[in-house]
Amino acid sequence: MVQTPPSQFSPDQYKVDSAQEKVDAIIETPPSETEIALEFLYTRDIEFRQETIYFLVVDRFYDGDPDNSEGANSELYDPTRQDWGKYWGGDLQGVIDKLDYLKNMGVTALWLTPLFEQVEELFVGNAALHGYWTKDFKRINPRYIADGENPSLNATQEEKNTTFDRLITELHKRNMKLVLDIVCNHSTPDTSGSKGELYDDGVKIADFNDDVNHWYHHYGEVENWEDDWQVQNCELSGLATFNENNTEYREYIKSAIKQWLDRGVDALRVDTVKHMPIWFWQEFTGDMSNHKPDIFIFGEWIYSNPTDDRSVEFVNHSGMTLLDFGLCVAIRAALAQGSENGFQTIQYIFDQDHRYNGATELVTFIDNHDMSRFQSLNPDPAMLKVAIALIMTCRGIPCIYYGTEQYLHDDTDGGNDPYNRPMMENWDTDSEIYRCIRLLSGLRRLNPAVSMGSHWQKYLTPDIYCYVRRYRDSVSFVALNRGGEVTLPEVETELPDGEHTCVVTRN
Ligand SMILES: [Ca+2]
Ligand SMILES: [Ca+2]
Repeated sequence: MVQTPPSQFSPDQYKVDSAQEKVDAIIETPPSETEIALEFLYTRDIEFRQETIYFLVVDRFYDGDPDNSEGANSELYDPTRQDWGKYWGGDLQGVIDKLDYLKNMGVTALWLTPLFEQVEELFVGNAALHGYWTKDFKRINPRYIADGENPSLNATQEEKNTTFDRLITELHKRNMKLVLDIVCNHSTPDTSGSKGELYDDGVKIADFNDDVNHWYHHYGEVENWEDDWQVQNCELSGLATFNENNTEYREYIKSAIKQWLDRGVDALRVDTVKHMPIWFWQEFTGDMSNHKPDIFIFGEWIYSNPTDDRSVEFVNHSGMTLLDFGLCVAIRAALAQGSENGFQTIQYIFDQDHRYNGATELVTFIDNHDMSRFQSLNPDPAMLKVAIALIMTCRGIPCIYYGTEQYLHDDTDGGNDPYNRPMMENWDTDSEIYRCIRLLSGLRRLNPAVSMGSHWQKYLTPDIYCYVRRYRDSVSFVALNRGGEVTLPEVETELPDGEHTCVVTRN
């Protein structure tokens, strides 16, 4: 008999004695003393599946260096933080300043929005604060580093004394990893006639409007999204789209990314993978893996789904895994939008895990910078906690969107872009979600069943979901409830006989 209180969840887990004691130590150690308690969880050489990723928009996280905020063009910066299309001042020093806050939450890998030098002009009222309008892949966005610092990776390669290098050093000192967000599909939109002006460490090498060396495709905007040829070759929102058949382009983009890997980047998140042919990605991932054998790579295939043959083929044959949009949509339907089928919608996704060669490598999430935040759909903190507990304990590598732990959301226009990117305001290390992530991140490292195990449904109704994860001799049992108080019939937990205490609820 298992009883679950309203809107609560009770993951239970079993591990041999020493690990159980470590879990108890994490739970019972107050936040002020967690440095010691967490230390043993951070070893450098772990499977990437054991990570807990945190994704942040650099400009909206923390302004650690007010001197760089105006930038080269002060028109792009709004110090009052009222204009959502402009920079608000966040930078890499701000990330460094908050690393202890993140580590103490159990974050082990940090995914930052792209750091490349961007177009320094407004396009339809928007600055490139998201980082997806790159003009030079071999330079860092000067807005993120100290005023006057050299943005060239070439020029600073020997000394390695930039703010970026300090970020890498501080991350690795804490045994945390850096995920670099990259774009290979496109460069920039048309700002003052400069569409697709591209630079190689400050030297102009391509121009969409004078494309003598065929660096770009010139087929206009995607009009029919069902047409695969258009999706791969045409433009998205007027962004100059690279011609991957050009070997000079391929050499440029690969040499640029390798420079970043040489500075200590640990993993790559790749934008818009659906918009380039799989042969390009196979060459790219092969080359990156040769250059850095332990590199972990995951891509964004918008609304990838296990029922979509092409996104499944991509996961199995491209050399990288994907962000799990199918699961994200199901979780939002079940837990934020109150869908009638509830947890059955989620189980439907897990039922198709066999289609992937490695479902435990998929990167799981409940919201991101391109969709409304979970709490803009449903402000109930109890539902957020269930959703977080799910992605922290089900198969896949969880990725937390910045501010989730502080219940950050702005519901203007339904919380859609750009209102899903508010400035971080609170840094409360006692918030319930913060503590929950910390606890379950520890569990992911202690119990391989949680990070790498198979997933077995044990009890399922629209409101209740119980599952077991198993990896060799390790087991975890999770029970989630999105409804009211309920008494369950006997559920097989696969735990050894005896008393067990829930890691989260302590019941
Ligand atoms: Ca700043
Ligand atoms: Ca393309």
